[in-house]
Amino acid sequence: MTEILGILNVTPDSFSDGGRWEKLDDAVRHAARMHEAGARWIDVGGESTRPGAVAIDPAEEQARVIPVVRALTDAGIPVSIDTRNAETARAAVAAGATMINDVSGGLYDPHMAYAAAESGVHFVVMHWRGGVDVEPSYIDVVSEVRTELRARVAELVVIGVPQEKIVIDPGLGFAKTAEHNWELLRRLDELTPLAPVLVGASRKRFIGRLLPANAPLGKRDAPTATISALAARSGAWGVRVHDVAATRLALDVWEHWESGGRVDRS
Ligand code: PMM
Repeated sequence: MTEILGILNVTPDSFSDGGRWEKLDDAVRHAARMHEAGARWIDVGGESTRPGAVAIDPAEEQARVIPVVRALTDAGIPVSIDTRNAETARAAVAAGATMINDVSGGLYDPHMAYAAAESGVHFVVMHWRGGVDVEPSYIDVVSEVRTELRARVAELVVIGVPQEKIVIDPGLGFAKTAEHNWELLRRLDELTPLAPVLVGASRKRFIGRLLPANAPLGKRDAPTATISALAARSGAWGVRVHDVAATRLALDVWEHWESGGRVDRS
């Protein structure tokens, strides 16, 4: 079964849901709804990675995310922490997070790989060439992403991150054009032999390009759910999405399709 990570951005400036979940109660309620709708983890992030966003101080980041991580853990909801900062990852794991999701794959903060190794929790290693503002330049995006992720995973294993805890992610939209994103999705099966693959397409700009100009962000949820089903078909381990219910339905369609309706939920 394909895993779902439900996105909970507790940032004032994140591009799609920024500012909505700043109040702790609201954040917990929204996370509980995503969990009930089928999210295996709630991916809590306190730093926006949108184009032009400025890096925040890890102390400010922790002030945003740690109370949320603690509240969700207390409510029995599994938490993934979306951070590039080792200190924040450590604090989140101490507060109950069972997954670290680092968009830099441990390259931004040299202490991150050690934090992941010491914590022993799942570690999402996203392909990263310095963030969304970096000019994309590839000859063959899929083989370059594959080669760079393979090298990164090998380095992390040497540092002590358990191989079986590593999840890789092609990093859609991070130093990638829309064409690069689609090519990575088209050839996703070239990444799946390396490690379990997480896909983060939800509401991204390249999906917006399928819609009329100025369409509201929520209109990107149906094409996102379609991508989730097709990613599952290509062997993805999981998807990171805003609209968990729509994605759960799309994945249900794929699972029924695959099994001829004999889906075993036991
Ligand atoms: N994208 C964003 C943030 N975190 N993490 C992973 N693993 N993969 C992604 O593609 C990814 C991520 C940016 O999108 P957001 O503002 O919706 O969180």
